[in-house]
Amino acid sequence: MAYFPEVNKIKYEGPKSRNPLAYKQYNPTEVVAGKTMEEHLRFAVSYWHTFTFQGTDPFGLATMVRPWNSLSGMDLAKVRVEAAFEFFEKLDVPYFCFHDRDIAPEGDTLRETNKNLDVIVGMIKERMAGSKTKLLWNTANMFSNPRFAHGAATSCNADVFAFAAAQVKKGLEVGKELGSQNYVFWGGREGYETLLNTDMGLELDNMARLLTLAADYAKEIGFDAQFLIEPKPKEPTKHQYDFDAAAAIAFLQKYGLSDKFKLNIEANHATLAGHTFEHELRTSRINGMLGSVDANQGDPLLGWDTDEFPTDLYGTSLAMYEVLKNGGLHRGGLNFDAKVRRASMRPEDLFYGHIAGMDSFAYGLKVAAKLIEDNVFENVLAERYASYKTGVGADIVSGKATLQSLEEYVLDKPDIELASGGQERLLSVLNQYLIGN
Ligand code: XUL
Ligand code: CO
Repeated sequence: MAYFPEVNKIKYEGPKSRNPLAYKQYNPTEVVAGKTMEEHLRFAVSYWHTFTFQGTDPFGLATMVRPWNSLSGMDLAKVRVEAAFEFFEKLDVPYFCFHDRDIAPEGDTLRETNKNLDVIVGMIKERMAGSKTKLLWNTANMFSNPRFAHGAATSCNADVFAFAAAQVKKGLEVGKELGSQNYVFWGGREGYETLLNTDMGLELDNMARLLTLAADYAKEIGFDAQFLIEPKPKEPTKHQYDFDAAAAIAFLQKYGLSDKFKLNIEANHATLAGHTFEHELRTSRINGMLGSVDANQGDPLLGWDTDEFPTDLYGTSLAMYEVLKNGGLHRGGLNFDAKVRRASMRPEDLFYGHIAGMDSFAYGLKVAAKLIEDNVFENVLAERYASYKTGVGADIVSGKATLQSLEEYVLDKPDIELASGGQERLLSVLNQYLIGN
């Protein structure tokens, strides 16, 4: 049975096509900067926004028109797997991602929940065997259930820590079973609402304890996925410990976890932290910590996580610039942690959202590759920082300079002449690349 009978396989038709159900920029086999687009972009569909999300918001009920709306429990979970693989095939995406609770319902006990999970994981494994779509990452949902109201690893209640640990253990086993490339930790409730009742030191130590236990267990069972932390500053908690890339890196370094983990950078989380997407990617990249990307965008007028499909070509171009400078995403990918708007309730909208996102990142890839091929920013940097190549600058960089030698150098020096930063000129140049010449 087809769950999306109104949509055929999405094909590349080129920029002149007016067919809304075709790729205009994403041509999976086209080679850009030495690799195919499919290899560069490594797109993933997120299970939660695409198959689980029903259109609820804090003010209203479900709106989504879905072929599985009349089902519930395990029947619903099974149909979603069938629909998911039809969707992956029609979009021709290489990866997908899920939380444990997206794919199977909870039972009364963890034992029952795990049983449900095993049934669906078995089904997914079967479907994966006949499909090109692989698992980019899985994760544990340790934020929806009321037991996580005070946090998971950072809960004040040790039983909750134990529950979270058991859930992660199962998640790692599931990841191994399905050959997941990565395993993600997004600390949905790992933060606080008020410091008045919070032992921040203990909570941070406990968060690191769970991550350490997870890394040890993955090694023990031979699950060699890349572990990823996904920073986010707030929502649902007022303050989340993995606030941004810099905070997450400092945390991992403090607890000796930086060689086991990298970061999964999400565009909308960057803007919530008061950063640009490219700032978070750059911070991760220069620290050797860029692992994967949750590709979406926020609304500049709204201060929350709207998880929209990415269509801002400036954003995708500057993001792909960081990805290319990183030598690619390696085991990571571009996961659409993005949902259609609540009023975009027709099943076709799921395709339009993904097509828009994939075309936008494909365009960004082409722009970024051309910028790098022409050494646009590399030349700017070489000129701007040229003073560190010779003389006193070279002495500073090599460590030869001392405070005395630097003082001697400037004591009788007349005014220093500065060059322009040239930002406006650079923005014009960037525009030229974005519009194609
Ligand atoms: C929440 C978010 C999550 C993570 C996975 O803002 O981004 O969906 O990507 O738990
Ligand atoms: Co995310």
